[in-house]
Amino acid sequence: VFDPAKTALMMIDFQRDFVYPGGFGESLGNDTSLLMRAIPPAERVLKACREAGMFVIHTREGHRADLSDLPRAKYERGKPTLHIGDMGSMGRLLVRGELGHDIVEELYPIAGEPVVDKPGKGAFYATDLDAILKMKGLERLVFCGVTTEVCVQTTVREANDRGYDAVVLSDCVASYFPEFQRVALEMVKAQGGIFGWVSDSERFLKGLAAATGRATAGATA
Ligand code: TIU
Repeated sequence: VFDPAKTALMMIDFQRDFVYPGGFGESLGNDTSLLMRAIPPAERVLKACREAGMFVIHTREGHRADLSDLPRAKYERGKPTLHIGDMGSMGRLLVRGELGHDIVEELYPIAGEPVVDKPGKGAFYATDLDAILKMKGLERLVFCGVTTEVCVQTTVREANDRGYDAVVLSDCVASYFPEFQRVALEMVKAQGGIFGWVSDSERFLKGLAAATGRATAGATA
């Protein structure tokens, strides 16, 4: 039971740097294949939301080419071999404008879908995301993206503190760590949904079809 006109689809950080080999995620020692699994269901959800006329927002984690917005505390993280800003096989890691920083083809933004570039894990910190959501009268956020326990969960927590309802689609989010995937989703919905709740693409698509069916029936009645 939701109103698609007041709901935004949040596509969090589906960047080559996280989901493809040779990017930032792999430089941290991760197996990126676990993340690629979220792409097909997220693609189905994205397509359905576009058809339903829902507002879609994409985010990308990354930094200015001069790294002037990269805190030392973030730069020093990770394996000492490669850092943010170093050259990888898809350009400089997590630097805006580089191939690796951009969103994968399957989920690429289309006209009318804002892309929020963020320097941190959360999409509200140091961005205009809250302003966009308020301007559009959006109150509920549906989350797809990577990674579940880092940028998705951080943004879900930020969203709930700002008064937005948040639902995470379990098969449309992914982690490099299977146990983190499981517990990150449990954390969101524990204690009766302490800062959000969890669904999956199939249930969401059914709900969306029901909601748009109602809206269409209402409009023609
Ligand atoms: N490393 C990891 O799991 N995630 C990130 O660094 N960023 C996002 O989650 N986007």
